[in-house]
Amino acid sequence: MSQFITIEGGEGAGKTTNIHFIVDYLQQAGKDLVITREPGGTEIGERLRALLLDPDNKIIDSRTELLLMFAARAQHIAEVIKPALAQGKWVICDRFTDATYAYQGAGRKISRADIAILEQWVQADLRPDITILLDVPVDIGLQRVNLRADQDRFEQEKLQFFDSVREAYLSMAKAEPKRFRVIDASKPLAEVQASLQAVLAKVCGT
Ligand code: Z5A
Repeated sequence: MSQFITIEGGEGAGKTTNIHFIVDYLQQAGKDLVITREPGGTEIGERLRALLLDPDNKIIDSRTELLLMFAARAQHIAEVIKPALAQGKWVICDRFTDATYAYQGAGRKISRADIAILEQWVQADLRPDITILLDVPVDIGLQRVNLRADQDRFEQEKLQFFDSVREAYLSMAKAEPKRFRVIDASKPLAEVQASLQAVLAKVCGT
C-alpha cells in the first residue's frame, strides 16, 4: 500500500543528509519510491523554487510567498504525488505543508486559518501519512548552516524567525502525535540515524 512520508525540520537539522539514509533504508526494504521535494518537484515548481529562494528577491510580499508555495504544491500534487500514490508507490517528500505553517505561518505571521483555506483548496483530502520531524535547537542548526558559503533567502532571516519556526513544528507534532515522529537531530549523526532506523522499521513492519 502506498505511503506519503514527509521530512521536515528547521535550518541545519540535516534533512538532506538523512533523506539519503531514509531512501537507502526503504529501498533495501523493497519499497518502490518516488523521492521529491518542496518547493519544487516539477519543472514549474523548480522555477518557482528558484524565485522563492533567490536572496536577490528582497521584496516578496508574504502573501505572494504563500501563494507561490501553494502554486508549486498544486502542480506537484497533480503531476507527481497523486499519480505516484495511485500506483501504490511510496512518496518521500522533502518538506510539505507543515513547512508552510511553520515558515509562512509562524515565521511570516500569516494566520493558520488563511493557510488552512489554501491547504483545503489545493490538497482536498491529501495529507501525509507520516511526517518525520528532525528537531534541532536553533543555535546548533544555525552553526551548521553558517558554514555554508551560499545562503538562500530564508537562511538570511533573523534568530526570532527561526525560533518561531521551531516552536510551530514542535507544536504541530504535539497536536498530531500519530502522524509525527520527532527525532532529536542535535545528536551525533550515528545516533540520529539509529533513531530513524527504529522509526522506519516500524513503518515498514520489519
Ligand atoms: N519553505 C517555506 O518557507 N514554505 C514551504 O511551504 C516550503 C519550504 C515547502 C528551502 O527548503 C526553504 O523553503 C526552507 C523553507 C522554505 N528554508 N530554508 N532554508 P529546503 O528544505 O530545500 O532547504 P534547507 O532547509 O536548507 O534544507 P537542507 O538543504 O536539507 O539543509 P539541512 O536540513 O541543514 O541539511 P544538511 O545540508 O544535510 O545539513 C546541514 C549541515 O549539518 C551539513 O554540513 C551536515 O553535514 C551537518 N549535519 C547534519 N546532521 C548532523 C549531525 N547530526 N551532527 C552534526 N552535523 C550534522
